[in-house]
Amino acid sequence: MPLAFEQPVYVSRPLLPPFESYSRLLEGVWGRVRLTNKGPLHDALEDALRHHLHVGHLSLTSSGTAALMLACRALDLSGEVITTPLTSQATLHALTWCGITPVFADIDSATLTLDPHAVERAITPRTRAILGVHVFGIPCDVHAFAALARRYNLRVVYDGAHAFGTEINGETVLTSGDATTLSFHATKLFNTAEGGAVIVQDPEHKRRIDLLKNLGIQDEVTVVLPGINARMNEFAAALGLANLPIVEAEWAARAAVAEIYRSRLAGIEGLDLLAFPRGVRNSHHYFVIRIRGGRVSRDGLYESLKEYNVFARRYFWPLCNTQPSYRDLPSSKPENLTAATRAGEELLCLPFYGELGTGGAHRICDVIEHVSAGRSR
Ligand code: T4K
Repeated sequence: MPLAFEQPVYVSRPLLPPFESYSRLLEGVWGRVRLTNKGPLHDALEDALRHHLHVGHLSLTSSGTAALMLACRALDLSGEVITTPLTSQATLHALTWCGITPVFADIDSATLTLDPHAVERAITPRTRAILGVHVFGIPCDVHAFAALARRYNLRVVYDGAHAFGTEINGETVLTSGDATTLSFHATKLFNTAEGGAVIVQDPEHKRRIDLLKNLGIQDEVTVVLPGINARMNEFAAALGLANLPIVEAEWAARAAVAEIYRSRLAGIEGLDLLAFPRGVRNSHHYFVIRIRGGRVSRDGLYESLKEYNVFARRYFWPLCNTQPSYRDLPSSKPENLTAATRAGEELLCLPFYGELGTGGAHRICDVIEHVSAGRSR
């Protein structure tokens, strides 16, 4: 069998439910003629997700980016917030849109999440919060950040865009800190095409987020907060309700793909697998490899895979601190962010979704073995 795939294989492929289960929900939308503004499917999905994720207060939003902005507003954050450069631009832009100055701190090179020691060194009298990212579903050191928050009187927000289903010792990571945001973008394990959510501990924060995402409207004649429109509509909520019953099966299918990748790629020289900390349940959003010191460079492998119709991604390179919007910040200097800079140059996300199947995973491993051995097509 030739090694190249006949059709392009992308880094992700959105989970879609059987069409009938979605169309059944749409019949209700047509019947009610209620398309958005806290419709019944919106409320049903909020309830279903609260139960599924074992969290107390959850508010749906129109995207993960909007969820981050709402979390910052609900907690009244201002001044400086310390965060990681190894993340989506969305994490940084949310801060900027809220008038907050991002301050970069380095990551731990093993977990790829913010290093608590680097965070402590970055704290100034203007620091109001830590914004950790459970990047690739690897949980931040939530205990260390809770301790820093107590010592320096800070808020802690987590960008959990990749952490739907991440657990530590059987407990969800989503209830750590003051707020955790989720993304339900098409490329995420659980998707509503576009969407997201904020999970908070304090019911007053949930009340504020519900107001803020609806333009601050309390009733027909009263607007109590300067909100935005970040509501989830009924079509997105319907997709979420249809996808939720099949998300565990998707997770299991991805776990099987991950098992093939792990067993086949472990022995390849210069290629490392990410080690999840003990007791952590992997959310299986991404399958990430790290390429260093072998015969083929990260960028070499990325380019070679394309020749076989395999489109891996170099998330999150170039790092946020190198982009025009942020590179002039004092904390953006690469010498301040050595572990993140190295990771940014070495990480590669392989195609990862249930439909790839173990057969697809084996074929991709065949290609990687072939390319890593220095052979050409
Ligand atoms: N925080 C973190 C840590 C995040 O990673 C993100 C988003 C956010 C916050 C913000 O959440 P949102 O506001 O987006 O809800 C993608 C996503 O657009 C973005 O949501 C995600 N992170 C980021 C890591 O990845 P791109 O530019 O890489 O996506 P794109 O369009 O290249 O898609 C990747 C592949 O997926 C395509 O090659 C093909 C496949 N695909 C994609 C879409 C959209 C499909 O097969 N069908 C589709 O509909 O950003």
